[in-house]
Amino acid sequence: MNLREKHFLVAGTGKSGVAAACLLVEQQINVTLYDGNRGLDILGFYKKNPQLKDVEILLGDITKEEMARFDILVLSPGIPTDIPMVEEMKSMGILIWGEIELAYAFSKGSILAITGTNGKTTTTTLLGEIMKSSFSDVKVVGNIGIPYTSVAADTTENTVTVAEISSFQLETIHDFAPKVTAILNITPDHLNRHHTMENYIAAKESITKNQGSDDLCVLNYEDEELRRFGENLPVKVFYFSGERELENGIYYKDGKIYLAREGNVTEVIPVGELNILGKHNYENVMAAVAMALGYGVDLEVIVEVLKKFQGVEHRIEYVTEKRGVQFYNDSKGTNPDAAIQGIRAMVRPTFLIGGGYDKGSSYDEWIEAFDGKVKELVLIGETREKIAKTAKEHGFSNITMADSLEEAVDVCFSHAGPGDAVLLSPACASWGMFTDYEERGRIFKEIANNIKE
Ligand code: UMA
Repeated sequence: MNLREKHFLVAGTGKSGVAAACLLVEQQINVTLYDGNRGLDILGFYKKNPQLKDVEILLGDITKEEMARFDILVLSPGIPTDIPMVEEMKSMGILIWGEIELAYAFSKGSILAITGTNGKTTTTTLLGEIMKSSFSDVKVVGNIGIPYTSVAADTTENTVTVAEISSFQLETIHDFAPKVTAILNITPDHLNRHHTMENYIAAKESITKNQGSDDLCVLNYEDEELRRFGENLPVKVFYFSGERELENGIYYKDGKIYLAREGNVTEVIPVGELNILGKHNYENVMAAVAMALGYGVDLEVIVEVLKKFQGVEHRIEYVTEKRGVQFYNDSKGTNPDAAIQGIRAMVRPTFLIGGGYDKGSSYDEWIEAFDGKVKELVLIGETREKIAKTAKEHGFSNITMADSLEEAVDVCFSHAGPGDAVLLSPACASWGMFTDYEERGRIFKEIANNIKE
């Protein structure tokens, strides 16, 4: 297909849409932007993105005649694939691509791609560090916050691209073919978007759909769905396990990570030498190690990087201590499963701040994970009533409602004493109160750091 002759409509004027449109402009390909938000400040947008000043922007509902002008619709990940405009364009024979597919069409070199409900960002960051220690041209992109399209045109045959890919992004791939993939885990998330767990699982598993028999897929042996999925995959499969010894795989046992290959067992690292806490993080480490080994990096080089790796911002991140109360930012705990890991990692009695945007999650398991460790639950956002109801059903009633994150921190700090912890781990997305989990985490850190003792 000669992309230069196509007319693209890029939907979404956030990070992804801007990067996709810039790539097309740089390639001198015909592009129009679209946003569902009728109130978008177009002049402000052009001021902020001067490189797109000549790109036409369509807003709100567009007619069939307008749709017919385009050959390819590029969707930002936040735009559902089943909204009427997308359905209509699909029925007109217009190709529906995601921003990842567009980037792939322009990229060279090898791709290592990571998906899963939780742990993607930590694994991607760590794998990126490992790759940088062995290769001179490494790009770390994707859901992590750096659109793949922003680097795709700079890649060469020698580039190694490490990509964090969300289920939203996987819904719109076609030819995207990573050499090495990992699916870390699959637990319920984003069900308001994918509607059923089956759809969500299918989106995640599609990361392997264009891999060949020489390519590698790393899977979590302790996730029953993924274990089964690996048994029938026509690619090389390598499992990791946080629970048991594997004959062929990488696993955690008695405080150490081991590698078993072709009958040989090698100690990789005692977890005491890592700077990141919790079994879930050992799983992320195992996945990154397996991917790097599969791509040919030496174990000694990998281990040196593991010893230096400091973890990721907003993921169970220590912030400060005020009057003996420690503050932890786990703003990346955007679903109950991720937030359970946040609570598990706490070693102090905890004042927990939760709540936010409703993604259709159930909060039962999260509340059960409180396990006597959570002293008080302070709730914010549109999910607060739903969470409070679930908590009470589980016999947890020390709940306070707050109207802002600032008020929530205030409540926690005034009730907490020396030796306690305040943890922001909302189990919900940030939308509605913040632009994204990063802004939520940054504001939390600012509030905590500015507390007068
Ligand atoms: N929009 C429409 N119609 C809609 C919905 C949205 O026109 O029906 C428009 C909005 O008005 C807005 C734009 O789309 O102008 C926003 O697009 P977007 O939501 O895709 O946001 P981006 O800023 O482009 O960021 C996206 C990812 N966002 C989502 O998947 C929701 C970012 O992941 C990603 O880092 C970025 O691309 C770079 O590739 C964030 C995320 O929350 C971190 N991801 C989810 C998660 O991790 O759980 C999947």
